[in-house]
Amino acid sequence: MLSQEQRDFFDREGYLLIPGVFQPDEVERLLKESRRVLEVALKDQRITREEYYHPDSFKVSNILRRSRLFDHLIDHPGYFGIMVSLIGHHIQLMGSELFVRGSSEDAITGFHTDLGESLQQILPADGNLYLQIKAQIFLTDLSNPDSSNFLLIPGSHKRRVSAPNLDCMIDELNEPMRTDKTLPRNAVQVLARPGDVLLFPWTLWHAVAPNRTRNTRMSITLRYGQLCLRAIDRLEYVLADMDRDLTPRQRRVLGELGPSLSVYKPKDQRALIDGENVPI
Ligand SMILES: O=C(O)CCC(=O)C(=O)O
Repeated sequence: MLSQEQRDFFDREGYLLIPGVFQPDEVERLLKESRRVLEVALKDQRITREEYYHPDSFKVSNILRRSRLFDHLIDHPGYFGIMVSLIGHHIQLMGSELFVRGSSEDAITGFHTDLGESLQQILPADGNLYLQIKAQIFLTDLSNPDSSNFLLIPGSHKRRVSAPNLDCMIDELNEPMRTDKTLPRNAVQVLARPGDVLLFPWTLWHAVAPNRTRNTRMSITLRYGQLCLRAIDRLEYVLADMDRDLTPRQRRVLGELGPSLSVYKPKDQRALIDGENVPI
């Protein structure tokens, strides 16, 4: 599922853009449902504005719990096999988010890593499996720079942060960016079209570029990681929803371990993740 060229690029640069995973009609359906989820979350005041976000930008967390129409994203063939190649068969889904990025002259977020202060200090090593990788599904057009593109520093996923901190911020990049109002010279704005999917590991230094268009960016992020890590979403509510038609593999990826109850030795893990119809 993952070519050697893609593997080498991901290991070296710390990201991989998979073009055209979703066709236009599917993007349209996802966008429509995302807008509905957003409307409900705004009404219920369940949106998250991180301290370091621009005011017109926010996120909705736990979106799998808020809609059944995202269930097929759990193990979508356009990226799930690649995730398994990079994380291994002991994979779980840890969280799901909807990002909304409005107009902004300045960068929308500062550079940061994911998963907290400790994990900021545990770097991927050559030949190892990855601890956590996010898949970001772009639903709106980001094919030009300065449209709230995902911003990254290539190769930074293997670089030590000089001052690890609670918010996982990269002070050595954010301070000059705040003062000079310019992006770091080696930063890359990912140019993506609706339906493209971006993969990146937890230690990649990443941010969000300015949005000098009038269009609001919307994207969905799914966070995958090793089964022994703690999930961020409350996925037990998704598993308990009897109206969902989840496959055994989807149930396992959402954290249903079956009788073994062990995150270290889950029964039939390889067969389930490979898509065999094994009962849990
Ligand atoms: O692309 C975005 O809008 C933000 C992504 C991000 O910062 C993250 O997933 O941690």
